[in-house]
Amino acid sequence: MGHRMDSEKRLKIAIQKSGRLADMSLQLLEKCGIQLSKSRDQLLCRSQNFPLDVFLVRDDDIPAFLATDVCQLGVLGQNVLREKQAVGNGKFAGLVEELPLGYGRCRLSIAVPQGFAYDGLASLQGKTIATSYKGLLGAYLTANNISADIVTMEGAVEVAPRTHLADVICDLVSTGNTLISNGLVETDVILQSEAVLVKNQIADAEIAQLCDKLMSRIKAVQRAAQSRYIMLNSPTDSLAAIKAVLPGSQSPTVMPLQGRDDMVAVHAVCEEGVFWDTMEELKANGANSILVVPIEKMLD
Ligand code: PRT
Ligand code: ZN
Repeated sequence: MGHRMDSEKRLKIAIQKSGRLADMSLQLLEKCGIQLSKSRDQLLCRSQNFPLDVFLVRDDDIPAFLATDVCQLGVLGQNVLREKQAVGNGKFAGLVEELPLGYGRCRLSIAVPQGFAYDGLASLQGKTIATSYKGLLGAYLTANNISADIVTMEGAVEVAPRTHLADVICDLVSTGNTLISNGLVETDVILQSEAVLVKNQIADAEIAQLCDKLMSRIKAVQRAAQSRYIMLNSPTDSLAAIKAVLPGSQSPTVMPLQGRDDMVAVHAVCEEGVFWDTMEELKANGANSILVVPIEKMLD
């Protein structure tokens, strides 16, 4: 009995099925209160408590899912999106980076073998460069008036110089360990990248509304993650000094303490990290009983 929801419109999001972004992307949805059936080997997960379908796919396929409107939202590295846009003949021009997500950080860099006489980009003139990012690399070289031969490789780019497939490489770097263990030296950063929420040109008003709702939840999760609730007792005299030390807080709540007229309780939301330095400074200003607690959710 009751209400049939069959015709209800559903927002569709594509995230990486497995790999470096997969766990964090799923966790992000969970933190937004979205419950998903646990069948992770399927292509499609339907949420029971939010009109959202989650497509679990390879990151490289996400731009096409968005461009064809199979999904309206996607989570992927900026490196992948920008590369597709660089080689896509306008096919991916309507995809917009809506929100940086703070994970999956890396950079796309040029690296040369140790002993390569590198003296600025001009040293790459006429050389052969191996990469999986011919669009971004090509645009970078063109912008810098360098002509070089680009050899496209799908993986194991870092071995190209050793096997004489190329003189230098252009690849993603995070810790730099892969470069070091292959005797390569990073010379130029082409792009700084992190995971982003990407949106297509949503035409349907109802879907657009669902998208806004999900985005405001994601923003709230991000704010809560970096915010702390701080409670302390302050001498009434040094209240101004204490307030000045509280990092990124708006107006704190000040309450009387039973049976004390020289001390008050101060509660505040701090939208920046609260570090030991800050706590010690509060104490130096006469604060005591300082408590810092995480915030699970916030919405104003
Ligand atoms: O199967 P699917 O196609 O979905 O996955 P994938 O194998 O293409 O991608 P995956 O899971 O490896 O990476 C997904 C995304 O994570 C990338 O598109 C980047 O946005 C981001 N990311 C962050 C990275 C790295 N850090 C990274 N270090 N992607 C790849 N690497 C590789 C890099 O290519 C190199 O081989 O790690 C090596 C370098 O790492 P360091 O730490 O030694 O410098
Ligand atoms: Zn991939």
